[in-house]
Amino acid sequence: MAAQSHAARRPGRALAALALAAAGGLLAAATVGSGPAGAAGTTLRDLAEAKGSYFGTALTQSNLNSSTITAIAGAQFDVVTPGNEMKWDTTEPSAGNFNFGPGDQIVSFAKAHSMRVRGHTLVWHSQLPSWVGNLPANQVQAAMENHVTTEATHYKGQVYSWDVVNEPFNEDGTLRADAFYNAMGTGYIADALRTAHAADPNAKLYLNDYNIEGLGAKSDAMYQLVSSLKQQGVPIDGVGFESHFIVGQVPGSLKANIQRFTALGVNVAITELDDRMPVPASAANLAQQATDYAYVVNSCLAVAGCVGVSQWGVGDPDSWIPDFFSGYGAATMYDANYQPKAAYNAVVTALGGTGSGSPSPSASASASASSSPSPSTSVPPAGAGCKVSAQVSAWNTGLTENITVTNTGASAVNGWRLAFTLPGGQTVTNAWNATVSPAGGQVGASNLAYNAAIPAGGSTSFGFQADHTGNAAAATGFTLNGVACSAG
Ligand code: 9MR
Repeated sequence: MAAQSHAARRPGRALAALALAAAGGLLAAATVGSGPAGAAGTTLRDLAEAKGSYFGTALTQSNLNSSTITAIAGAQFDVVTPGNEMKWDTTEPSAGNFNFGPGDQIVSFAKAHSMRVRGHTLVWHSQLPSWVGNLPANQVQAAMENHVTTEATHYKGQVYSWDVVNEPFNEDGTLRADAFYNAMGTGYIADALRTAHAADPNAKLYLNDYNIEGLGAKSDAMYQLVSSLKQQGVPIDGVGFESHFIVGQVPGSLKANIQRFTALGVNVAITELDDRMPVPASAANLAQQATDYAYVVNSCLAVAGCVGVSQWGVGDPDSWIPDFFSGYGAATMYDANYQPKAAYNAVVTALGGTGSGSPSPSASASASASSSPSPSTSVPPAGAGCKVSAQVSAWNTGLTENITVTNTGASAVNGWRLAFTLPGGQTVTNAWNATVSPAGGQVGASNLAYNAAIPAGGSTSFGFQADHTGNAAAATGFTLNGVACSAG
C-alpha cells in the first residue's frame, strides 16, 4: 500500500471514545473498542494506519441517527463514503438548484471523527435526475461541467478523493450509452476529470466501477481507458474496484489486476467491499466470507499503490444487498446485532492485529486464490429475476445435463454466472455454451463471449457432461448473478 499514514490526524478520537461511552449497553454487546474483536489499539483504522493504509465505510444520512452505527463507524473506520448524499439526484435535483445539506452532514461527521471523505460521485448514469436525460444533446456538456464544478468547488479541501465518473462500462467493456456518452462520446470522461481537477486540484480523482476486480473484458477496458488518459495527460489518480463479491467467488486474479493498474501510475482503492451469501447464513459461508475478506485485504496490502479498503456500509442491517438480491445478505463484517463476524477477525489478522478464531491470512489467500474462479457477473438492477429448467439424461456412471435459464427481470443481463449445487459424487468432465467450474459441489457456469447477453424475457441454454457415483439427480439451488431462480 502507499505510504499515507494519517496516524497523526487524531483530534477526533476523544470524540469517538465519547460516542462509544454514550452508546452504552448496545456497544458493550457489540464488543467494539474492547473485547476479542476490538481490543484497544486494534481497531481496523488503527491497524490500517499502522500499515500506511486506511479502512473505510459508507455512511448514509439516516445512519447518522443511530448511535450504534456512528459509534462503530467513528471507532473502527477512518474513511467515509457518503452512500447517496453526494449523488446528482440529491445535490442538483433540478437544473441549477444545488443542495449540499445531506452531504455536508456526512462531512461534519467525518471531521468530528478524523475521517477522510471519499466523494461519491460526480457523473453517473444512475441516481441521475430525469432533467439531465431530457436535455437536448448540445446542452449536456454544459450541464455536466456546471455540476462537476459546483459540487467539487463546494467540497474543495473537504474531500480526499472523488469518484469523478462512476460505472462507465458495460460488462463487455464497451462504454455505457448514457446521457453523457450519447451527447459527448468517449471524451466525456476526460472532460469530467479535467473539470473536477480545475475545481479542486488537490482531490484525488478516480474512476470507479464493479466487475473490474479480476482480469477480464471489463477490467481490460478500464485498463485501456486509464492508459490512454495517462498518455493524454488527463488528471487521473486512481481506479476504484467496487468489490461487491459473492462468497467464495472473489477473483483469484485480484492482486495481479491491482498490480497492472498501479503499474500505469495510478492508485487502486477497494471502494465498496461486501461479500454476499444466501440467508440465513450458513457457518460454512461465514467462514468462507472471512477467507474472502482476508484475501481482499491481503491483496491490497501486497501492492504499493493500493491505498486502502472501504466496506459498503457498517453492518448487515445497513447493507444494500437484501434490497437488490432477493434471498441474499450477511454481506458485511458486522452481523444483524452489530456483532463482529469472523470476517472482522480475519481482517484484523490480515492487518497485523490479533483476531480471534480467524483463518491464517496465508492459508486464506492461497485457498481462495486456488479455488475462486474469476466471475463475470454483473450487478443486476432491482427486480432482476430468473427461472431455470434442467434436464438430465443418465446412464450407469455418467450423465448429461441441459440447462435453460430465462431472464424474467425487466432489464437485459449482460454477462452472467449461474451458480448451482451439484449432487454429491457428480464431477463435470466437459461443458458446452458455458465455462463450468469447479467440477463439483458449489459450481458456477459462466457465459462465453457470444452468449453474454440475455435480453429481458429471453433465454440461453448450456450443458455439461458429468461422472456420477449413483446419484444422477439434477443440480439445485440456481442463482443468476446472485439472484435466486425459480424452477420452470
Ligand atoms: O448504497 C446505495 C443504495 O442505498 C442505493 O439505493 C443504490 C442505488 O443505485 O446505490 C447504492 O450504492 C451504489 C454505489 O453508489 C455505486 N455502486 C453500487 C452501490 C450499490 O448499489
